[in-house]
Order: sequence, then structure tokens, then C-alpha cells
Amino acid sequence: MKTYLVTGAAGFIGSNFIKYLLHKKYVNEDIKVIILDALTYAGNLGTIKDDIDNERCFFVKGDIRDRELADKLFAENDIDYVVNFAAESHVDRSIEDPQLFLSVNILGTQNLMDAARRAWVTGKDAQGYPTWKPGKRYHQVSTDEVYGALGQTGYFTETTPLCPHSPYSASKASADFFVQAYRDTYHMPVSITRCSNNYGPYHFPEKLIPLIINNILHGKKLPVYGEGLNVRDWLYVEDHCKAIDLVVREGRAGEVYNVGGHNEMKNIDIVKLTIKTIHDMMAADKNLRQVLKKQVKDANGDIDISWINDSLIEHVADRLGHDARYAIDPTKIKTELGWYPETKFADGIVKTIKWNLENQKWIEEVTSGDYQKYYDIMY
Ligand code: NAD
Ligand code: TDX
Repeated sequence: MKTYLVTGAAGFIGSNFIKYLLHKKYVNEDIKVIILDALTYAGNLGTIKDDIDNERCFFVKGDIRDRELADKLFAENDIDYVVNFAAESHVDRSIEDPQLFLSVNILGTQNLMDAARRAWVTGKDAQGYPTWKPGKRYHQVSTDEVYGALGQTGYFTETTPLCPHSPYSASKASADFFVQAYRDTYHMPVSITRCSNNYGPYHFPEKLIPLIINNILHGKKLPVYGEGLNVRDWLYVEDHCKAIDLVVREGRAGEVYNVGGHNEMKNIDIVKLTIKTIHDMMAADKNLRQVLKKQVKDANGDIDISWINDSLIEHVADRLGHDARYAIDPTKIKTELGWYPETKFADGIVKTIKWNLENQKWIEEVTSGDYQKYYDIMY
């Protein structure tokens, strides 16, 4: 029996992670998952409501910065693994409100590690280092953005020096430094994964791919920052979840593992591909056109889709401090743990678009409220 404390599991990657654990990987095994999530604008209980059964999966609404709550969770449960997804995750928002990112991403991480430390330390060794209950692991879900930006060639490896540029990546890098400081100072059993850009189901439509899909459905312009030449390395979310699960269970304590699928693409190419894929899917299946919010009839009385083309693209002001290129070298996790990306981008993008078309209720839920207000300010 293993007990996970998974923070931020009402968000994009965390929700995919708990679904993977509960319904795909450990279906017949006795695991317990405790979710801790503050349900910010990015956390949606609807995403995980069917997973919370109060037998294997429990939900607690709360803030990772809350010391009393963290201690209570450790006191009431024999937690084996902490997997920390909870974070403010959007670079553009970090430019508007850096302090929130500092507070949640750094202090939250440190608070969780301290609670784990209070619960898991058993005594001291001869040198005065804490000794730890066996089999415990604190895992930090980090990002390739902590490494900064690459030129046209080269890859981030685990030994690339951290050189963050945005308030978001600075906060994530600081959190990583704290995790490594707890490893070195207290010999805490920790691990870190640094992953490239994820895409897939339950991706909040403020991020590039779901934003583009959502805007096309509404017949809105598609904002591309600058020339759209910045490169991101895209990985299907379930492949990231598998990597985290492997590292938590089988990865060496104290280590960093980079996660990425060697799938580098320019933003403009992602946007054009998304436009073409939606157009072609709707051309092949008239029923799919019903999902369009902007419905114009063509000469035959069918829903017109001829306007779904590259003319929707609008080049807008560039992001401040926009990192030119990210690219991950995943050799370490491949050779040590046998991980590899199972979903090819050509398949993953079709699955993702299909999921968005079929889950309009979810999109409507998350784009109301706070997100809508934010959207109005930004665009
Ligand atoms: P997300 O914004 O979709 O979800 C974040 C979740 O954290 C939400 O459910 C939110 O309610 C919760 N949360 C925020 N502040 C909290 C707080 N103070 N206390 C408790 N819960 C809080 O983010 P995501 O895209 O799923 O990213 C998850 C993690 O993975 C983040 O740490 C991010 O840095 C990292 N990451 C993301 C990507 C990516 O492409 N999205 C890539 C690499 C790493
Ligand atoms: O409207 C847009 N237009 C645009 O051109 C948006 C929202 C983005 N972009 C560009 C900026 C980036 O170069 O597209 C690229 C991807 O942008 P985001 O989806 O905002 O992702 P990014 O900034 O790369 O960060 C993501 O990947 C790494 C996640 O949000 C982070 O949490 C993760 O660490």
C-alpha cells in the first residue's frame, strides 16, 4: 500500500497524473491518493470529481503554503510520496504579478518539504544529519524553463546551469534550489523532473494550443507573439505522467531527470497545423461543425468552414523576455529508467483537438469566472 499526496491535481498535468495512477497504472493495487489543491482559476474540481471516491482518492481544498494543514495531512496519513504539481504556471500572468509566483511556487514548495521533514525524520546519524523513514520521496515537478533559453542548436541536460528569465521560471528555479538544498543539508529523499511543454486533455485555454483551438471555435483571431519563431519542445501529457511515476518509484533519490520527446516546433507552425487539422476534421465530418460557436451557412445551407484558414492568425506584441528556444535531452531518464515518449505529436495533436471538441462543457466551465475576467484584461 502506497499513499500519495498529490498537490495541484485539479489542474492540467496533476489531474492527468492521478487519472493515470488510479485508472491505468495501479488499477488493481492498493494505493491511496490524497489531493491537495487550492482551486485557483486554474483548478477545476469538475475535472477530477469522478476520480474522488473517498476510498482510494480523497480531495482536500487548501493551500500548499498552509503549515497547519500540511502538518495535519501528514499526521492523519502515512504519506509515502509527495508529488508537488501545485504552482502558478502561466508565464504571462507571472509578468503581471511576480509576487504571487514567488509566494506560491517557492514558499509553497518549502512548506511542503518542511511538513514532510517533520513527519519523516526518525533521528540523527553520527555526523548529525537527519535519518529518514525508509521508502519516502518528495518529488518536485519542475520545468525546462529553469534552464533559460537556447540558441538555434544544443539541448538542455541535467547539468546545464539554471538561468531563468521570467518571474515564473525564476520562481520554479528557486524552488528547485530549495529542493536540492534540502537534499544536501538534511539528506532528504527528493527528486526533480524538468519537463518540456505539455499538451493534451484538461489543458487550460490560456496556454497556446488550447487557446488556439478555443479561439478558432469562436471565430476569433489567433494571437501569435512576435513572428512566432520561438521554439518549444512538445510532449503529450500522459508521457510526462508516466515519467513522473517512474522517477518517484524507481528514480535515484537526490537526482534530477529531464523529460522531453525531441519534438521541437516553432509556434507559428503549431498554430498553422492546429488550424489545418481542425479544418480537415470538420471537412471530413459534418457533425463536428456543430461544435463551432461561429456558424455561417454556405451556398448549400451547410455550416461554412472556408474561413478556418491562416488568415485568422494575428501577430501581436511579443512576450517580454520571451525565451527563443527550449529543447530537452532526455538521455538520462531513457537509459536509467527505460522511459520513452509513446505518443507521436501527429497523433497527440489530433487526440487533443478531438478532446477539446468533445468537451465543450468543460471549456465553458473553466473559461467563465476568474478566467473570463483575466481574458478581458489581456485581450
Ligand atoms: P495548472 O496551472 O494547470 O494547475 C496548477 C494547479 O495548482 C491548479 O489546480 C491550482 O488550483 C493549483 N494551485 C495553485 N496554487 C496553489 C496553492 N497555493 N495551493 C494549492 N494548490 C494550488 O498547471 P499545470 O500546467 O498542470 O502544471 C503543473 C506543474 O507542472 C507546475 O508546477 C508547472 O510548473 C509544471 N510544468 C508544467 C508544464 C506545462 O507544460 N504545463 C511543463 C513542465 C512543468
Ligand atoms: O496567445 C499566445 N500566443 C503565443 O504566441 C500564447 C498564450 C502563447 N504564445 C507563445 C508563447 C510561447 O513561446 O507560445 C509558446 C507557448 O506558450 P504557453 O502555452 O504560454 O507556454 P510556455 O510559456 O512555453 O510555458 C509552458 O510550458 C512550460 C507552461 O505554461 C509552463 O508552466 C511550463 O513550465
